[in-house]
Amino acid sequence: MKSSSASLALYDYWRSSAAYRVRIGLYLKSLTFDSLPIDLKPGSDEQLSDAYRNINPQGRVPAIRTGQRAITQSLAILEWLDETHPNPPFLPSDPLDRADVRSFAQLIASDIHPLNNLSVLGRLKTQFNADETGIGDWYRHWISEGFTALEQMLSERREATYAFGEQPTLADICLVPQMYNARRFDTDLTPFPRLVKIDQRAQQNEAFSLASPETFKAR
Ligand SMILES: N[C@@H](CCC(=O)N[C@@H](CS)C(=O)NCC(=O)O)C(=O)O
Repeated sequence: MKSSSASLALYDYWRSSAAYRVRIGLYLKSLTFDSLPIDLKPGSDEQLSDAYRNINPQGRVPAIRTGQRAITQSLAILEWLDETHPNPPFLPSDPLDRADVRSFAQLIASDIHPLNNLSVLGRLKTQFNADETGIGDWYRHWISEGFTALEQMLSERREATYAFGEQPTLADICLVPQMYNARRFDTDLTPFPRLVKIDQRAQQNEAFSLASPETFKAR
């Protein structure tokens, strides 16, 4: 595992959507950071090494080293970033709007993403003999179910550049990586035109494009 001299070091994997969220957050806040790759590829499994478990006992990415200590869980990291670097804010000022943004973000981070995580997909194979077709169906099922709810949540709101207005929030930070995952697994996105438009508009923002797996991998 590489070491870092920067005050912020992200334990990262180019294709991890949870790490992708944090990269977007760091770029939105214009913070410099070192990326310390943890190879999640089956067979490599660096996330499960003793050295990495000393940083994140759960054996998952991301984690961020802050100079004092490491923080785990993408949403906890993003909240910490927002508290320590308030501009631009990741949440709107109105408490009800803040609750809506959190609700949208948590639907992705707590309800869609964990069901499609690498270790869950691996368990489907080893415990239930799921094949690639079954795994793909499983993956798309949870995305489509969650996206249906997100699309409906947004359809009740006035259309804007981002999910919740003219500035990116935690909602967009979680949505864009989840859209990447959806495309990677060939999910039909035609029922979700609003989500597709938000994703397209967010890609115009450099913080989102710099953080994208393909850009990041090529650096
Ligand atoms: N809830 C965690 C999820 C972290 C997570 O599941 N990360 C995935 C990559 S996106 C991972 O490290 N998977 C490795 C594994 O399952 O062994 C967060 O938001 O940070």
